[in-house]
Amino acid sequence: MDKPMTAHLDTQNPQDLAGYRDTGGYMGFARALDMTPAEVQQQVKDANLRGRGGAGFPTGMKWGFVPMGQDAPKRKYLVCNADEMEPGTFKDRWLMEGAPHLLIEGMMIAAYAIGASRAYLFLRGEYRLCARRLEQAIREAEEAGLLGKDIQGSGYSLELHLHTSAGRYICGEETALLNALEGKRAHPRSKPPFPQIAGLFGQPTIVNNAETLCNLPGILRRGPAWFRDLAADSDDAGTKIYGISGRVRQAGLWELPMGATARQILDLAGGMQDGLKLRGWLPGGASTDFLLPEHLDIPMEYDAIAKAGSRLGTGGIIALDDQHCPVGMVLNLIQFFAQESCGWCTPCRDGLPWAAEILSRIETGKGCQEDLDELSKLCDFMWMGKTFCALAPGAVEPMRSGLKYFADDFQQHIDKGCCPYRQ
Ligand code: L3W
Repeated sequence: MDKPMTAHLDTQNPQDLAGYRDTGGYMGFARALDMTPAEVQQQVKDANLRGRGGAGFPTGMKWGFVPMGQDAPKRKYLVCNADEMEPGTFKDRWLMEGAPHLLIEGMMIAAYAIGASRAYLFLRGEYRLCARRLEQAIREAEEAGLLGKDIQGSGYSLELHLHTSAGRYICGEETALLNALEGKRAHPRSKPPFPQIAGLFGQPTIVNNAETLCNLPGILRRGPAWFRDLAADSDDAGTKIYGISGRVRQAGLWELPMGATARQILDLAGGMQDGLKLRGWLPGGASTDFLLPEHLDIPMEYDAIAKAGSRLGTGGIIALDDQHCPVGMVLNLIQFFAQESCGWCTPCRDGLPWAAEILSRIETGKGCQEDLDELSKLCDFMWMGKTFCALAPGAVEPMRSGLKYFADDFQQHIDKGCCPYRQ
């Protein structure tokens, strides 16, 4: 099976420029330079590439919102969102540590397609090894004339800057990220206007996730039909870096065709650890709804997972086993989100700590029946449309589905006055 992203990946000795070129690297960008930006956009639309950061928005369509032509603003920006902080998600780190040139080439293709002459790579601050390897790859590309002025005599110029984040989960929200890049406090902005129209420094800006961008070299080099065929049995296209963590035998990451099932991924991880059974799973990071073992054979693709009641999210599965308290797990996630709330809107700023307090009461056996009603009300209080961005609604997802699927566990904590898993 073709693995267009991990074919370039070596986490011990990542390919240098020559090694990357030997395996077809920068051929996608060369093809892009032979096309007009509109043609490159069409290739990506035809490939049916969807954003791999969590939302699955069609990449070519997003690019299509950027004003092009003579009347368009002269300054446009491409920003790579590599601020990977979603719990259970470590796919972008793997790609950047192991295949830095792949991401650089993807950014070059995207920047060319939208007519941007400056690109920023916004990297999670803790990813220091990624930063070193990316810096080196950028330097190599500059020295080879792949970045800079009048690239390969094409008339197209591009500067690419690495920016390491000071470290907040909210910086992964695209408009908060743009504020952070501008040196402001990382509060999300209201949308619309979307960044495609008014983004960094008020100019048209595309923000794409690192894995999304890593798909572009293959699409340009081998064509949209090839990309779609990589996932021939799926409604989606291409491959995906899927992962799994929790008490499985071997947590890890694998590049598989879009639409692989969670059972396949769990099998690749060697199944659950000895003596443990799978109780539930979050399909793509912490801000997705729980699914159950009965959902293991559903394709891990956007619409199929949505139909099952969750979201594909980042594709990083978090497994819950039968000897781990689901109330404790939900509490742990809500505490994370409460800490990471930027505090800009009331439902998120007040709702998340409130939910954490109630969950903590229940988990330690001090909860009462009314606490369950209160948690349900809080799920509604923090839902879409009532908050400024997706942080709180995302946090609600494991809580509301945890309350639904593990209702008996919540009830037992209240009835027994203690955590049944600690008896
Ligand atoms: C123009 C419209 N553009 C949407 C664009 C928008 C953005 C993209 C997705 O949150 C989720 C969140 C996390 N006209 C548009 C439009 N766009 N409508 O499409 O936008 P959106 O609002 O659907 O999502 P988002 O705000 O980007 C992403 C969840 O992903 N998540 C977390 C991921 C974390 C990581 C990480 O750490 N690496 O990826 C996981 O599920 O909770 O719900 O570009 O401009 N009408």
